[in-house]
Amino acid sequence: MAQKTAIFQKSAPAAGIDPKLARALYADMVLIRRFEEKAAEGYALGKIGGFLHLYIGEEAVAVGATSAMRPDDYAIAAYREHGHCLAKGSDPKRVMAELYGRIDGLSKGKGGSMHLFDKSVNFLGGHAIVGAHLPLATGAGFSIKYRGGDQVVACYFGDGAVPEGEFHEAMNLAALWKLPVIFICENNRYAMGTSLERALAETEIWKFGRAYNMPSEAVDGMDVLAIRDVIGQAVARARVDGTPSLIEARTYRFRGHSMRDPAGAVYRTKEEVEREKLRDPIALFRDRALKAGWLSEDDLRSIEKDVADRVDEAVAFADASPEPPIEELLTDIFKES
Ligand SMILES: Cc1ncc(C[n+]2csc(CCOP(=O)(O)OP(=O)(O)O)c2C)c(N)n1
Ligand SMILES: [Mg+2]
Repeated sequence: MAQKTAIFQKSAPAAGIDPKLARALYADMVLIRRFEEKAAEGYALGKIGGFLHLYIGEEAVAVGATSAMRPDDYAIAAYREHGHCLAKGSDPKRVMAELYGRIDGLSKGKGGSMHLFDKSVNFLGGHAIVGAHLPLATGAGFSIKYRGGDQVVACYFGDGAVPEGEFHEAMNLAALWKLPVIFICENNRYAMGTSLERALAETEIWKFGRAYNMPSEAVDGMDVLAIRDVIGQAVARARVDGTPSLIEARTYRFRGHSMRDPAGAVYRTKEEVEREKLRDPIALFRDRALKAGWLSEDDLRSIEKDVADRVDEAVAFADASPEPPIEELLTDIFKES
């Protein structure tokens, strides 16, 4: 079984990248970045309440992985999930309306930032309890196998889930029963303010795949093409015979853990943050696409303008959407019929 690490590869293979794909990858990453910046503004203005965890800096992971999958494949994520939901193809207007707690939101405004769900794009949520969605991903994999389908499940989670029992239980069963789940650990080196070294006896997270006899590797989480490549191989394995994989995407969040910790300055140095920002995944791909001739400066400008318009439209839509009426309190809850 493949047990290797791809983290040291210089840059991802460019085979099969054409202007159309480059445009989509760039547009999706910029959409997530602008969306998140507007969400931060909405939070500061008091339009968004509760928790808000931004994905800024980590965009390449969701975008690269989603680009290697089919629209009917599933994705499931933790609470930092706006990016995964948007990458999957959810309407930014409805995602923003959910953050605003409005009736036109994906969860009718009753879930908020951490509870986005969208059946229309096979996005299985936003889950606030660390590690709790990993067994759900395994269950979704079981359901695919039981129904005889060839879809796969992308399960995104943070390094903070790795020391938890659910990570190990979910990986063990997925390997034992050959369930088509791709466990994608977004290793941003911190779980809130706790660094990896303070939480894990083994900090090379990809190595945990060995214990469960599944292919596993680490990948540069700032390189959208490297992620696309590694996830593409995992998807191919999963489609053939249900082989699951563990992929450790090494990334970094440029903002704090949540809007209550805006800069994350207490537990990491300014120098560290500035150094990591030099590897901004959007800037890296922008340079690569220009050099390779996949996109021109004009293309980039027009994509950015387009995205900015879509995000403005999403904010206006969210602002205009009403709050859920009081009767909604009693809908979408489990009850005996
Ligand atoms: C079971 C559980 N324990 C504790 C918490 C509190 N908590 C919320 S986020 C978080 C850190 C998780 O970090 P990580 O998984 O690395 O994800 P990241 O925020 O870095 O994306 C913790 C401990 C929780 N939500 N659930
Ligand atoms: Mg983390």
